[in-house]
Amino acid sequence: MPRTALRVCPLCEATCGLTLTIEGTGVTGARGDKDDVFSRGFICPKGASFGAADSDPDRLRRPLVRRDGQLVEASWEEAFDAVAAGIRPLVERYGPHAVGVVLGNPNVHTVAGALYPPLLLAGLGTRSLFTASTLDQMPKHVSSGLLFGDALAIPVPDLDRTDHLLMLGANPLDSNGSLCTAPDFPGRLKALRARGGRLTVVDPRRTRTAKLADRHVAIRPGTDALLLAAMAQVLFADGLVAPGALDGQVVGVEQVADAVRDFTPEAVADACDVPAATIRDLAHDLAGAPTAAVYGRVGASTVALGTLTCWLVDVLNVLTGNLDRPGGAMFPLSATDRARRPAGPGKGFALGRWRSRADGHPEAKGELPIAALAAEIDTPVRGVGAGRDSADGARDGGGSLGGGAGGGPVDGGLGESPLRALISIAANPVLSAPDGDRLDKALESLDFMVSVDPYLNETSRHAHVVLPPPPPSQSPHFDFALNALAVRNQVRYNRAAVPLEAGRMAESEILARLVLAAIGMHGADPAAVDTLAIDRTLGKAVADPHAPVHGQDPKELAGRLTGESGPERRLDLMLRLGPYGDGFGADPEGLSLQRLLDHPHGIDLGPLRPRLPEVLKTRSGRVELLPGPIADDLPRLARALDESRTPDGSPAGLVLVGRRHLRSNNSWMHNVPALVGGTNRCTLHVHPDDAGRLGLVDGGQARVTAAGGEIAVPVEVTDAVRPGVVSLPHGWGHDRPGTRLSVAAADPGANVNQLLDGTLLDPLSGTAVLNGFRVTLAPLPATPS
Ligand SMILES: Nc1nc2c(c(=O)[nH]1)N[C@H]1C(S)=C(S)[C@@H](COP(=O)(O)OP(=O)(O)OC[C@H]3O[C@@H](n4cnc5c(=O)[nH]c(N)nc54)[C@H](O)[C@@H]3O)O[C@H]1N2
Ligand SMILES: Nc1nc2c(c(=O)[nH]1)N[C@H]1C(S)=C(S)[C@@H](COP(=O)(O)OP(=O)(O)OC[C@H]3O[C@@H](n4cnc5c(=O)[nH]c(N)nc54)[C@H](O)[C@@H]3O)O[C@H]1N2
Ligand code: SF4
Ligand SMILES: [Mo]
Repeated sequence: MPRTALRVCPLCEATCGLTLTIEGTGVTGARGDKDDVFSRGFICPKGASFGAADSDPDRLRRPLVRRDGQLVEASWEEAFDAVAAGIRPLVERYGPHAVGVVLGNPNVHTVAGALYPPLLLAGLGTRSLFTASTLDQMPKHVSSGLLFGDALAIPVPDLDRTDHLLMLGANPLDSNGSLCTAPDFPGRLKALRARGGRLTVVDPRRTRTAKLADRHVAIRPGTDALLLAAMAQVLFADGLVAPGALDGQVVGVEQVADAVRDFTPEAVADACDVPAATIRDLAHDLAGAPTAAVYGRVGASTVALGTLTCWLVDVLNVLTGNLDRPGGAMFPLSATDRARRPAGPGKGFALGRWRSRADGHPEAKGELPIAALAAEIDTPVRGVGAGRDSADGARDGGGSLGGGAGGGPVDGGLGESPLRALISIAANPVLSAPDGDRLDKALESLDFMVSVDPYLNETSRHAHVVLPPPPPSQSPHFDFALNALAVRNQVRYNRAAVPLEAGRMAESEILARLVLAAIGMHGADPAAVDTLAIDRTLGKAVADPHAPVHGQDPKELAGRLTGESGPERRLDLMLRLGPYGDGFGADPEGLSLQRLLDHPHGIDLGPLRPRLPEVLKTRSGRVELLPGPIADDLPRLARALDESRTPDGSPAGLVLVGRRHLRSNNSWMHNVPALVGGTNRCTLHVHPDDAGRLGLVDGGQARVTAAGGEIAVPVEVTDAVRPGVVSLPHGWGHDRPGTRLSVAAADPGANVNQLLDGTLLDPLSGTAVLNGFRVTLAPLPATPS
């Protein structure tokens, strides 16, 4: 008899509630859960393929251990023995920074990925942390860190109430939204228009989202910061600055006025290829709307001016009084948010507290640029750039980091040794990050590498030990990260829909054992890791005069935690101490694990509410509108304007931007037959004008060349991209040997990131420039396939 189970979908940030059909131990169907408090039945083609993705026969079932150069199946015990034997001697010989940790995107979609990596990093004491954030949203973290004093305080558009949405570099009709968790994003945008609201999309491509909008501005890639600066200039010049309730909570408004004075619409129009009149309209419409939100995503983030763009997005939200008000850009409050503190000055946000060993890149939010990972491995002893000013700043013509970046220059801080070992959790940087060929070689040279990954793919094939987590149906689900970015406060928890298959290990246990092996406690009970985390949290809580459990006995409180497992007890603790929690009895109506289990479709916690000044942790206790590191980076904005001028009128050359497909997800979902094929292919979109000029034909092949290398790709001629811009999706290039991705390998596509050499970065955040970089094209003779 088939049965059903509820499960929030982990395949993108929309977090839709699914109703799974289960026959035996397999998922045979998935539909939207119409009773889900947040998603109300919405589902996309990926969610509908949950069962196929879950039961992919290429998913690894047993750990793999390298013996005589070959990865062979082994027991869990053998695998963790190998991990402990591989890592500890390297830590002892070369120090903790010689062990790198790489964290990929799916960590935001798993319970284990939220709960254990912080313990791993703290336990190891390594500063060599690289994550997908520096291929994605790090500019937003840096901007929020500087503006609000908290890198995690990210305002989201109040999608369901706003009257006006200005969206830059986002395509939620295909991505289903990002840094803005909103199941049925398409429906919410349609509702915005249906209630008389206005949607403007700024994107060099005419995306499905752009087609839905009232207005589409096909900007030249990489120039959004100039457009937004000009909009701010108009607000000041035309007397439209009205921070409203924010008055008195913001410092630096006049300084921003000075900073943007020269960026008039006329001055930036050519660079952006957007008429000055349109820019004025955008500013006036934003200021004139009853409520409005400016929202920028990947195309506004992974660009050379990424941090400046992210900063200007919120500058406009502040100047128009839309930050922190209903209908504007608001701070969600998740059920596991760290306990509330009284408002007041905080510690602020520092950048550059240490630097990468080889190239001297400053850290941001405790991370080094993942684009610099290969160099940290393959640069022999102290690199040429170490201890100097950031090399990327110099290459970008920036040079703004020579002491301006927060914490100021420090002497490296990572020791002399290259990275000798790597712990990779849910990451595939060989395809996701710049120059996979170089990274491939670097990973191959490591003394030891462990991958926690369900697939033997382009990255994990280099590991000495591969630890495969169970598929999502056998894992619990809670959105620790994404609830803090959701357009409505709500909370849901699912236990595993089917029991762990024999021979499988829960990902929480895998990571707990990995922590123990890495810190020299191999063989200890993995529950000790959770107990340690619980004791630490309770110890802090009972000492905190603002916590509901102040002065109580931590042992007694620990004894009252419920849950079937360590991670469940930790979730119970976080919920009960959280902003909606029962406070261990202080509010009997409050949240606990048991309350969530009693509400399988979730609990709605209401619309977003204003949270200033409580969220602020800046030193001033205010929103700091023109922080020092941003001011120091502004010369690059002016230079971007100068560089865009082509005195002889020659075409500025082609630039490449990315593209996501609704049925895809970064690098790891090309192995599900139902999701690939049709329009989901690795093709180069070229505008007809450019195609004609370059002799490219639809269905033909092109060679794309850039600083990092060249690739050959099929051409699709389409006016969905603007002239001067070509577009290629990422996550392809599944033609490397030694992988086990039988479906993906049959139609491998090409790796767009091979075009990058890893030197193009947004200097403040260390984020790779993945959009708007220069390429050249040439036709290739058709290859028979
Ligand atoms: N050119 C270009 N490059 C890009 C982008 C772009 O727009 N253009 N986008 C960038 C962005 S936004 C991101 S976030 C990065 C992503 O970069 P990565 O995180 O490195 O890439 P993913 O493809 O998401 O790889 C995730 C890995 O996790 C594994 N995995 C899947 N499910 C689980 C699980 O439950 N547990 C564990 N342990 N592992 C799991 C997969 O097999 C895969 O190996 O890519 C970036 N790269
Ligand atoms: N189907 C699907 N869904 C996904 C993913 C996936 O791979 N596939 N990945 C997930 C991940 S990890 C993330 S981070 C999110 C990303 O979510 P989004 O940010 O919505 O992702 P994209 O679809 O890449 O949208 C970026 C848009 O920016 C445009 N663009 C490029 N350069 C510029 C520029 O300089 N200026 C402006 N204004 N626009 C520019 C591109 O043309 C593109 O349409 O999606 C998530 N959801
Ligand atoms: S929109 Fe995202 S969360 Fe919702 S079903 Fe599709 S992949 Fe899953
Ligand atoms: Mo991402």
